[in-house]
Amino acid sequence: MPPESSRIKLCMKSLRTQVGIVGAGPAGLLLGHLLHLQGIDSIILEDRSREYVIGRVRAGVLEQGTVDLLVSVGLGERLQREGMRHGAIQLCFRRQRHRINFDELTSGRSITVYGQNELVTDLIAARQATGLPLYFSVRDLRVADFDSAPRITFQTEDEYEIQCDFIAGCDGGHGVCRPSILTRDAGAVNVYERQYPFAWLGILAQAAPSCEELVYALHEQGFALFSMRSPSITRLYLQCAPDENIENWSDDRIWQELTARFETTDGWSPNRGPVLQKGISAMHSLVVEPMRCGRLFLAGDAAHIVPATGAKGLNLAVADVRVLARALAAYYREGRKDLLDRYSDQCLRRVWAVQRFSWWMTSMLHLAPDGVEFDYRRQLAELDYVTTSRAAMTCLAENYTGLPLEIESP
Ligand code: FAS
Ligand code: PHB
Repeated sequence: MPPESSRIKLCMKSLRTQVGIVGAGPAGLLLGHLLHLQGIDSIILEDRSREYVIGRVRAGVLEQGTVDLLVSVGLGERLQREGMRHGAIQLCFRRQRHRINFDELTSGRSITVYGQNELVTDLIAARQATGLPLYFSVRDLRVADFDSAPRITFQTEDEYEIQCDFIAGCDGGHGVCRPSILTRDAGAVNVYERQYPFAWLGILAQAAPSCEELVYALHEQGFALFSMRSPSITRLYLQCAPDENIENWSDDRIWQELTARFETTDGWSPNRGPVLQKGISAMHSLVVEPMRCGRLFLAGDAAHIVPATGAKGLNLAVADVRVLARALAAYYREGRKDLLDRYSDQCLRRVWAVQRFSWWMTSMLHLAPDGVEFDYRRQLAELDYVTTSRAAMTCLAENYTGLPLEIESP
């Protein structure tokens, strides 16, 4: 049997591009688009089918900066038509809701509620309109030689090898790019992690949202979040045990628990309706430093994970690829390497600022499983402060609508 390398070469199809992008989530697809606008070639590889990627229910909140970027690169048409602009969120505790008015506190900054799967649908359509390569359902994808002459091998009906100048690891929290760096040189990166002792049970319900703003609730039975996807679809989450089994949660039990946790003195509660989708997602913080190894650049969930309480995961992925696209454009246009060399430090400043905010929101709004009464009363006092102090409200509003994009370049 001929040695491994020569046998593969025999039947492998060779492709060449400037940037090989692993993962067709928001990070990979948006990076492909930004590079295309700069005349830079890329190939995007995704191991799931197109239907799976588009059907995946994840984030739903876009920061001001994310919306501004998407609009500025020609991806805002449907977002501006169907997205729901929110100028505030509400915090609910002791059975009362309190508004955090972004419009007033941040002179007009806001968030837009627009399902991640809708954004991914727009990004895939934009990619296909360019005619640039986007492979779905690839198998056995591997990255190699990313410190000198990056290569990506993968299989579809055929076997392929891509030679490229750079690899963008946009393959999320369970991809191959981060582990490939750790395998090649565990000392090359540091991984900082925190697990939270709870998870989120999330549902999509065919029910008109009964409130025009998101409601974050702390209740003696745990956290709950009221969100939405459209004028007819409500998105709801409740705190559950990290090892919870979704089979234990009938739709009735979920509605009972949600109604209890959202009980308010003004009688508001979420509308009920058929549950279209339900699932449990872990609460986890993770940061990889540096976000680069040679010519392999990590972006999005491949480099960092935040608990969803701050609604930051998707927005952080967008912020990363904005910095990476600019650095790659400077490299190809002017031969500059300085922005590539600063990529990791630039992004990590935002990553840690967002980690801090997401940890703070998570700690303030979730019941600690050990149920120490002192902590619950301290959380109520914190919520009381955050909803009465203008300084505290402004701090929350500034972080929630999105820290200024300039934070990356001190
Ligand atoms: P993604 O995970 O979106 O995309 C990575 C892509 O790479 C995927 O399509 C994956 O299939 C592909 N891939 C993986 N391995 C591969 C391989 N070997 N070869 C090729 N392709 C590969 N954020 C919020 O703000 N609010 C939320 O409510 C929220 N809910 C979430 C629920 C869940 C279950 C998860 C996992 C995340 C959630 N997030 C939420 C965070 C989420 O929005 C992420 O931050 C966002 O998807 C990050 O985008 P990407 O970095 O592009 O990663
Ligand atoms: C959502 O709408 O899915 C959502 C909103 C706010 C969060 C997390 C998720 O903090």
